[in-house]
Amino acid sequence: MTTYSRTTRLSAVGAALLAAAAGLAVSALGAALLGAPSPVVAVGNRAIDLAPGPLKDYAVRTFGENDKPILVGSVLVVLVLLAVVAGLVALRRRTLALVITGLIGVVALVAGFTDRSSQASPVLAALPGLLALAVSVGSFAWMLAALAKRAGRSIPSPLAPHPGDDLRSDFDRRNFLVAALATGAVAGVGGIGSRVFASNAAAASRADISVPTPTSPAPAVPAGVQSPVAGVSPYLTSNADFYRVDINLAVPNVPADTWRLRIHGLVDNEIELGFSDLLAMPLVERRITLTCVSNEVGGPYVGNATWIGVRIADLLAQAGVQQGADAVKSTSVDDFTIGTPIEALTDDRDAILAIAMNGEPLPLEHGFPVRMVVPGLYGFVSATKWVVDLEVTRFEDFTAYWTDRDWSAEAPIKTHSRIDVPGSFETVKASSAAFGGVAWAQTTGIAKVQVLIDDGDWQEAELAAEDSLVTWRQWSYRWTQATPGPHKVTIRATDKSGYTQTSGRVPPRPDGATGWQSVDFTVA
Ligand SMILES: Nc1nc2c(c(=O)[nH]1)N[C@H]1C(S)=C(S)[C@@H](COP(=O)(O)O)O[C@H]1N2
Ligand SMILES: [Mo]
Repeated sequence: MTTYSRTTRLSAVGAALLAAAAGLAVSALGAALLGAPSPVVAVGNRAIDLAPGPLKDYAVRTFGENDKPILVGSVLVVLVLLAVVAGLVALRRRTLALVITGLIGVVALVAGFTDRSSQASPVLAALPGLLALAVSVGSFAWMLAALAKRAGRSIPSPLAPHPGDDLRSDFDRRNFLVAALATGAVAGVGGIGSRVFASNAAAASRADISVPTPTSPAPAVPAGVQSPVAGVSPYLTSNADFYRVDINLAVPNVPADTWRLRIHGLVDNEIELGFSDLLAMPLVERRITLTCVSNEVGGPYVGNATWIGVRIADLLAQAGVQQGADAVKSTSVDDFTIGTPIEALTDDRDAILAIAMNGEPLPLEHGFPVRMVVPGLYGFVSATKWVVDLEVTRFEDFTAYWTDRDWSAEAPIKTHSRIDVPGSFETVKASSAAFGGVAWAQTTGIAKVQVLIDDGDWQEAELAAEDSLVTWRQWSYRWTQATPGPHKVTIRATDKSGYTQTSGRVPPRPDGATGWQSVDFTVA
């Protein structure tokens, strides 16, 4: 068996990595030019879709928020590992190495073809994967050919009598360098080009929109809605701080002028409208507290914002809902679906198709140009972002994205309270010991918040002013008899129906967590 010098073996691995980088960069450039998802994003999206068992629960919580870079990173790590494997086997089994490289390209191609996260057609969305395949296999084959030229031949040349010369001449260095440099140049051009052309038509479209004056403005925010305790969440959550939960690795790119909404199904008149049609309808402005079902007790997935939009009830009245319909199946541009009871969309809670959030056009990641906002229902059964289709139907006739993954079809938000201050294991001064936070029971309203310090008795906290029944309500409690040492504070809310939060911990799946939140802290 022939042996290969270290240089040759390292060169083969380097060639595989270089080929992968070139494939990645060129396909990213192709994706940017075509308005298609890049293969890394498409593969990541498939990973989210196919995530098995407990990963599903994890995915809804984390891929929505700030862990998207982790998923992208994982895809890249797997790519690097496969490239290293291809490089290691390349000298003895060149075909196998090229097949591994090609299969990576095929996975990218299939992931692109099945991706709905952009408006590119399946064939167009598959092209970046095809580019990745062609560039990586082509450049790898070229470099391997140069490596193989003399590699493996035990050079019995009288002209190379020294072992050191063996290393040098054990492959066609010149040709290899040419191939490697060319591949590196392709990778560089692709990488820079993909940055330059990564235009986002939706961002440009958003910058062009000015938020119209609502026909029915929200009443002024009442005085005293903010808890006086320093460190409690701002009463209104800024767009930058608003939690984000969705299955989308890359934010869907939907310019307002290409946006169309279809309303169909069990209706008398099908409706199709564009963004300007929506703006021409009566616009209501409402403050509404949005909550995610995957929020754990005391968790961060809740926010309160001012929204402007068209009442969904108005649209459904125009369409004429037929007898027997009890649900609306809404679909976003990437085919993600949500089922919502018709009743919640047509009663007086003012469910809206929102176009603005806190005085700005919807941020891209919060559903630009149009999303649903429904008071009182968890986001996964109501708050469809990038919405493009409303089908009036019956719950028994369809399932939606999360109901297919063992979450409930109907999920009203559960009465909940949260301690913002003190933070976990914080040390506070006895003179200024105070607790504060938020509580919510959308459409019912908060009646009472109580705190329990250590093993004492429940004490009534002070409620901040109430804005409306569909917004959260803040609370505060000054602990005047604070004693130095470690302590625990526990919280519970009672809503206006008389229901008091129960102590037993229930996990988020299938229809929302319950339980009391406690915080351990120390008085100095
Ligand atoms: N298109 C789309 N809409 C979606 C989702 C999604 O994954 N895709 N997630 C839903 C969930 S689970 C929640 S809690 C809310 C979150 O909205 P936000 O990200 O604007 O806070 O959006 C909902 N709308
Ligand atoms: Mo959610």
